[in-house]
Amino acid sequence: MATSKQLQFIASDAMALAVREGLSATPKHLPSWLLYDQIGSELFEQITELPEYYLTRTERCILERYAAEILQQAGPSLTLVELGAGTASKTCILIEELLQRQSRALFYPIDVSPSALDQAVRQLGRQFPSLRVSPIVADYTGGVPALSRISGRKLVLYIGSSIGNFEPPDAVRILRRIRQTLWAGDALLLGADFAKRSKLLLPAYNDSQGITAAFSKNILARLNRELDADFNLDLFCHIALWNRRQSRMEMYLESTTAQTVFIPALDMDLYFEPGERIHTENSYKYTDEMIEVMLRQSGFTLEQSWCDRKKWFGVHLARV
Ligand code: AVJ
Repeated sequence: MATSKQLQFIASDAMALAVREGLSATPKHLPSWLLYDQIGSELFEQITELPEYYLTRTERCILERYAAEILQQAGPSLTLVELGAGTASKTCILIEELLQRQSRALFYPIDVSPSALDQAVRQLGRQFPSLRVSPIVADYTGGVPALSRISGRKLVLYIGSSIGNFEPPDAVRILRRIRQTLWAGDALLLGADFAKRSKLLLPAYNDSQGITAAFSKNILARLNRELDADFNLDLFCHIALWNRRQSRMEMYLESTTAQTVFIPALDMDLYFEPGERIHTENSYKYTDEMIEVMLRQSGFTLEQSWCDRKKWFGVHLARV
């Protein structure tokens, strides 16, 4: 039988592999999913409340204003599914509206974090007694086969512009896998951030209180905690750049000095030049055309879009 130490090693295998590959590459990079451990998820929650981070606020306004229209367009007697539900804090708006139309409803939140799902189940159960919540612990990027066994018309929520973390070919792959578990008539509601002036984008990803910088640096703190690495967080700074050609925000951690770092769990010595960067995250920003193409390439048909008055954020309904 495996000891708990061995189990811990097995559990962090994906992490060890990703870190070894990313930090031995030139240029250095780390996958953005590493940002979301318990501490990272809490920091992201704080980001969503920052004055500079317009995304969450704007999407919530759109959902509040158009919930009835969105559900009307999606069709009658719906079962809700949410990809990367987390604590499902914006989903309440749609659930509330749904329960005005139908007396009972099913909700399947999907997330890799059992603790986030637990919180969602408790909160939603209290708030909506007629809602049946069936959490699914899964990494939705590989598709979720269980979805095909859900009967009735489904509306799959993929909100928050989480899709923006993926390179366009990966985004299409993920949406296709989801599409494969749906039936004719099912729908997808995709929330995505629009491309806009860098004057608005840059502060959203480099706020004045330094919360985004702390969120970014948590990836190194996590390597210190889980791989016993000796990153000195004071010798790295958070950088956010707008890449207009690729229509994405890019996040980096930049070494302020020449330094070496040791990662015992990987028996890995790392050298950093002064100014050398680790690429930690992309956040794609879309035009209407990019959304339409991405959905079409994934086997969906875009039916209707809703946005705020300034067109900062969009919510798009697509049909199988
Ligand atoms: C969770 C991917 C939507 O890209 O805006 C926020 C992550 N990173 N600030 C985004 C994030 C830095 C966020 N998403």
